[in-house]
Amino acid sequence: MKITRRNFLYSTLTSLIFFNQRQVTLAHNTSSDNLISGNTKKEKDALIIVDVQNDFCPGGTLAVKNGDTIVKEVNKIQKLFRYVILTQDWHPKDHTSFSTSNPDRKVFTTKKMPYGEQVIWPPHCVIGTNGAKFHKDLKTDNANLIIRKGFRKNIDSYSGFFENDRITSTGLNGVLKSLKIERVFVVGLALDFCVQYTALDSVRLGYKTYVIKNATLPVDIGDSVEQTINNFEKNDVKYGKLDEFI
Ligand code: VGL
Ligand code: ZN
Repeated sequence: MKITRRNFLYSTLTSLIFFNQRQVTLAHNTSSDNLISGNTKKEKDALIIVDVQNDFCPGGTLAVKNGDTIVKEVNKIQKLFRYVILTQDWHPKDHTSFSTSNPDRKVFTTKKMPYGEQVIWPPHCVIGTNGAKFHKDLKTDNANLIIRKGFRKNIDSYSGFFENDRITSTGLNGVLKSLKIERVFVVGLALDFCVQYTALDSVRLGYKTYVIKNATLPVDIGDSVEQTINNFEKNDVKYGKLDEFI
């Protein structure tokens, strides 16, 4: 394009207009909700709230001790994030991991599956039941996305990213990639299973990954908690309070 006086004026004017719009947007964001590490970082952060469901809370079939006590903290933390993703354990009633599908085995023992060792669980989070619903006090209105997992009868799914064969995707990575997320924060139930697997997959997929200590609790079977903490250390998953990270 030949640079004429008119072209020059036109392009200067349009860029000024865009510049001003950008200014306005930035000013608006920084004043209203610059709550975590400055505005640009917040746009690259996602919070994953793992399995805060009735069956993992007191009174549920696979209750985490005091599991319901994290809900208040989880709700508080949610307010700091633009991108909030809930995961929901979601099993058919004849799921292969259930003790009812393995009458000759005891709960919390393991069996070999083509994809590896599988813990035998009491039936929990059965599709359509009250146990599968989110805890009544969990705020769900601000969630961008709900990922359901474990709905294939013959394969369990702990992680929010992949089922237990580590290959079958839930779709979550695709969403985070297209949102250009760089940091993933994980909270919820249970620390030593679904939270751990979600965090380990997250770090493996290249996200800086943080598990927020006071917003998660474990099922605690054998040395599952110790192993979880070791795995976090070995794989560079940060484990601490939110204010240590932001
Ligand atoms: C979970 C065991 C079986 C969890 C889900 O959410 O941690 N644990 N299914
Ligand atoms: Zn499950």
